[in-house]
Amino acid sequence: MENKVLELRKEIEKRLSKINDLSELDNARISYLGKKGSITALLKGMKELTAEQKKAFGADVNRLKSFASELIEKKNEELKQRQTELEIKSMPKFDVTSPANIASGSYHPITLVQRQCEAIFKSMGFNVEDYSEVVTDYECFESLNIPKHHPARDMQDTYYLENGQLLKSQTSAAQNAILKKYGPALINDGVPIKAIFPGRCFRNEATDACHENTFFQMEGVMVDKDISISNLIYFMKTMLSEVFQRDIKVRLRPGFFPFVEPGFELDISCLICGGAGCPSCKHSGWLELCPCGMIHPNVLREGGIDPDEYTGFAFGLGLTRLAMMKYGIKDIRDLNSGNLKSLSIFTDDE
Ligand code: FA5
Repeated sequence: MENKVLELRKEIEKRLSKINDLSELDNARISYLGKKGSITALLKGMKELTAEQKKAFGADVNRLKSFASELIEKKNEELKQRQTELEIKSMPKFDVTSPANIASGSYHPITLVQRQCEAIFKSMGFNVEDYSEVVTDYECFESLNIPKHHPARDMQDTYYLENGQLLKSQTSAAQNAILKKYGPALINDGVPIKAIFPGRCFRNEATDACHENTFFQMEGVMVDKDISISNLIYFMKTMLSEVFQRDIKVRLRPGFFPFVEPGFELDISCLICGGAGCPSCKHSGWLELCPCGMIHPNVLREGGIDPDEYTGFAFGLGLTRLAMMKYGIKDIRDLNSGNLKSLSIFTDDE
């Protein structure tokens, strides 16, 4: 019996030394240590032995069992380690210390134009204000001389929240708050109100090459004693010549907005087609860019300013359209497409 233990020990050593994969090792484990395995079978043959022999043989078999278990465990670790090394070797090589090859980003064309306009107006003494995108009906319409059921609301259908608030359809929605904020300094200290407020606007409308449902405007207001249309035209001209750095053909025509009187549409000759007509300008050769006018007395009054003493102008520059003209972007929808590759074409050098 003793010989059988020794033979089996040698067999186990020999077989395990040749094993090269984990499934083979598992088969070997079952064949030695499993319920029907050879080590278990040795114990079954002990019936014929004396009590003394059984004790000694039992101890030998238990030692063999521990030996086989340890050897199998060692082999298991060895094979797993080898497998991990092979996996690491087959992975693509990279140097963790080398600098990342990531293309640097570029500013969105609208951001660039917005910053440029802010810089221009700041240099002329205007404050830059921010305003929320969710506003009340009062801010967006009623304070602007557009009462409920006024037909002017049809032009600016927007998105309403369940609580009655809305996504602002025009940056003019901040006018009332701006007049109230800067009004006291004007009235008490004679400091003119000069502010611009860029912002995102929303309208529920069909999109085309020059209309988006989400776009940017930049509103501007100036209020003081004796402000006239000449002041308005001066600031508009300065802004356009600074943005484009060349002469741009513009036209001023009457326009109706309930919050200005008189009101104008300021169009620029389409820079995509040079005025010949194309989808970007709805084939008219002109692009509506910056409606403006003299602030209506009702709006001044609603903002706490006496219209008999003060006058002012307001304008609502279409920033998104300005970016189209400046960078030669034919379709406004490209600007919201999120396509970094095509957007960076316009602004890579900035
Ligand atoms: C207004 O929104 C007025 N609040 C502007 C204003 C301010 C007038 C102060 C007088 C005084 P209008 O709806 O025309 O006006 O829009 C102004 C500009 O925003 C347009 O000339 C155009 O450049 C831009 N715009 C309007 N709708 C869209 C649109 N769907 N997609 C892209 N740009 C638009």
